Order: sequence, then structure tokens, then C-alpha cells
Amino acid sequence: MENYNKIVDGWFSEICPMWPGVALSIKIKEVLYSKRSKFQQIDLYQTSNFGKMLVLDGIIQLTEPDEFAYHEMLAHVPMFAHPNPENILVVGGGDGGVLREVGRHECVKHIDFCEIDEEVIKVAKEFLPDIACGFDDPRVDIHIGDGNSFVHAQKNKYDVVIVDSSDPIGPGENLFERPFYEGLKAALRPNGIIATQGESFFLHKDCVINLVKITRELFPVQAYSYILVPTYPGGHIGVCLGSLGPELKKPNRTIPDDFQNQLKYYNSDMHKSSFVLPQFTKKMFKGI
Ligand code: SPM
Repeated sequence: MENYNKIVDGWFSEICPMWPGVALSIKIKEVLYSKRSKFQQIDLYQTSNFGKMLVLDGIIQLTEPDEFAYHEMLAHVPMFAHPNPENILVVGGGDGGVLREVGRHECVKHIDFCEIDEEVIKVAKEFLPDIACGFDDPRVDIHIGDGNSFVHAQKNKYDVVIVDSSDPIGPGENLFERPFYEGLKAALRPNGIIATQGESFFLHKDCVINLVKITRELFPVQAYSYILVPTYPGGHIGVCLGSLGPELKKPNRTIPDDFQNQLKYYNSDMHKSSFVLPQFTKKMFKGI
């Protein structure tokens, strides 16, 4: 992409080909890290007013003040929808944010984590320790490699699989295609649940329709939710979920008080309300 690392008058602009003609700009104080890995351009900025910000191939992945919304919801909606999640797989999310959230669940016995780009993990550990703390969990096994290949090698193994991918341009492309979802389904144990980064129903309609169609065809229970995240384009991002049994649209376990007290976004009401969709989206999903 031609706009990598392009800061004009102190402002970084996310100019995403998936959202032509519109940019999201954030004022930058300092470039803390900027290098091309084997897979992508990795930039870590100190912004003027919004903490540190991780950018991959010119696309904002997280900022410190609002990452909790995305990571809590992507993790806790599927985790609390499952009656007893013990064995978990996290694909992508090299910053460690989803791992941090999954690790809060005491019932979890083991977490496989697969990330294609080891450099993202290193950058997160150096610059984003409050997010990368998820890697300190002794239940986590790190696998560096392609998520699609890893998933296809796993059968009947996981209670919950969470896919924290970047956009479907670049290394994450195959994580938005049907064969990957077939692999996810085969990797699940009975009653298993998947949750994947589901882009925006305002901005990426074709991509969202495709995800919903694939998951509806493959899973007996399917749903789409969304999260408010100010620093993603449109201020929100979707999550596409599929389940082999449990209902998705409400927590199926009690959220203990001490667990709830650690969180800033997720709660039982947010779980349920995140599935309430605007009318145009209901129409978009009808009959597909
Ligand atoms: N753990 C944070 C990783 C973030 N993964 C999702 C990033 C999505 C960014 N794009 C949003 C839509 C813009 N085209």
C-alpha cells in the first residue's frame, strides 16, 4: 500500500482501500517503531492524545485507550456463551489483547495461540506491556505460522476459537474464506463456538455478507454482533459467530463479581445488546 507510514503535518491517516475516499486521522507525537517484517509494515506510534497506537500495513490495529472494548467483546462473548470452555485457540492478535482476556477465565485449561508474524509479538511485548501481558499466562502455547494451516491440522480439539485477524488484504486474507471456516468447524469439540473479526456492516458490506453466509451454511447456530471502537473506521467493528450448540446471544454462565469488576466494556447487557442490529443490516442478512 502506498500510504504506509505517511504522516502529513503530524497527522497519521488510515487510508483503507476497503473504504475508498474517506480517512481516519490521528495526531502523532513520536514514531516509536517502524520496520517491515517478512509479512507486513509494522508501525508503533505515540499519539498526541490517544496513547500508543499499533498500525499494520497502514491500518490501525489498536490504540491504548479503546483496545479494551474490542478485546473484551471479541473474547468474552464467545467465552461466556460457552457453558465450560477449557481448551481455547486464538488465531492472530499478535499484540496479546485477546489472550489477556481469555486468560481471565479460570475454567480455561489450555490456550493455543497461532500468529503468523513473530515481530508483532516482539513489538507488543516491548511497547504495549499492559496488552501483551497475555503472553505471560503459563496456559498459553505459542505457535508461529499461518493460521489457516494451523487450524486445518487440528480436529475435534477446541471449545472456543477466536480469530483476531487484520483486514482481508495482506497476510490475513485467507482467514475470510470458506475453507478456513470449514477448518474452524472441524477443529471444534461438540458444543464448540467460533468468533471472528467481522469488519463493518456500514463500510464492508460484501465482506460481512460473505462471512455471514459462510457461517450460516456451516453452523447450526449463527449470529453477528458489533462493538463500539472509536479508532476503527466508522467507530465500530463486527464479530461473526458460529456455534455447534450453545445459544450465542446471551451469557450461558454467571459472570462472577470479581471477574466483572476487572472489565470496562463487557457485561451481560452488552453481550445481549451487541446482537441487536440496525434495520438495514437485518435486511442485508435476510435470506442469504
Ligand atoms: N488485537 C487487535 C488486532 C486488531 N484486529 C482487527 C483490526 C481490524 C482493523 N480494520 C478495521 C476495518 C478497517 N478496514
